[in-house]
Amino acid sequence: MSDQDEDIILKDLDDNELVAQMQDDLYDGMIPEVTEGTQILLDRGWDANMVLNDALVEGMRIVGEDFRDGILFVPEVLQSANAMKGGMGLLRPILANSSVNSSVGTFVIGTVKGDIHDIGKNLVGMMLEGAGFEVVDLGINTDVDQFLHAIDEHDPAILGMSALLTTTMPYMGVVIEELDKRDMLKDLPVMVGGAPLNQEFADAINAHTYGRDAAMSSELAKAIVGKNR
Ligand code: B1M
Repeated sequence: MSDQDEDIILKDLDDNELVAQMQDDLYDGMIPEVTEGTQILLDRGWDANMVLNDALVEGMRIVGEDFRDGILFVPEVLQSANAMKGGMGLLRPILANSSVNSSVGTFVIGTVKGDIHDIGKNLVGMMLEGAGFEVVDLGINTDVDQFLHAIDEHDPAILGMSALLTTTMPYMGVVIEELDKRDMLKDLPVMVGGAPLNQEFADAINAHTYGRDAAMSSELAKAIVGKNR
């Protein structure tokens, strides 16, 4: 099927059919189609958060299930991740510009050492920008020295860490311990998040806050900054 044909078909679908098709296209790692579907929904007046959650995040959830069950493998999942990023590229300016305030504070964020998952972290960063934070994104595979260096350089209001693997989430505790040793924790709230985490884990490693998802995390971040003012 040519791009042109796919183009016409996507535009002809009703909203429910289009969302289902976008989830299929995300599964198949079809970057232009997912990007185009995102644009069509936005053009039809869909809220950016709805596009994100109903089409992209839900599509990635399905990918995750088949990855877990050995039906999809790393190269395919990587393609799906890239397709998701295509859609997110269109949503980013909308989500990041939804705030009326200028900077409410700096939020340093990174995916911890040993972990290269960055889609969730990027989403959290976008929502924080939308909430008025200046976001310093340290990227993936971030070790304790990189976090410390960034804190020194940017004097953030909040430090955020993301982990998607059960094997990398304990590293968040390593970073927090190091901050504690340097007596930095009392002035620097730490937010942790990522699919395998929960409140119990966050409490166990002495994190200030657990962010369950991107929307909740930006609400929590605003509340923390409000309280510390
Ligand atoms: Co990976 N992977 N992966 N993977 N991958 C998972 C996490 C896994 C659950 C899949 C599965 O088995 N079902 C599994 C982990 C199992 C475990 O730890 N028990 C897994 C595995 C095993 C692996 C490898 C080890 C596979 C291998 O090589 N054999 C490998 C590890 C590489 C490494 O990191 N060292 C690997 C590699 C990859 C890809 C590179 C192929 C790709 C990542 C691409 C990328 O990120 N650029 C990938 C992907 C895409 C996934 C799944 C399918 C999707 C993750 C995702 O993007 N979700 C994932 C399965 C799943 O989670 N369902 C899986 C969508 C995203 C929006 O959600 O990231 O949860 P999430 O973020 C949410 C919240 O968690 C929260 O807000 C976000 C938005 O609402 N949040 C925060 C996240 N960070 C936050 C920080 C906060 C606050 C909230 O405050 C600071």
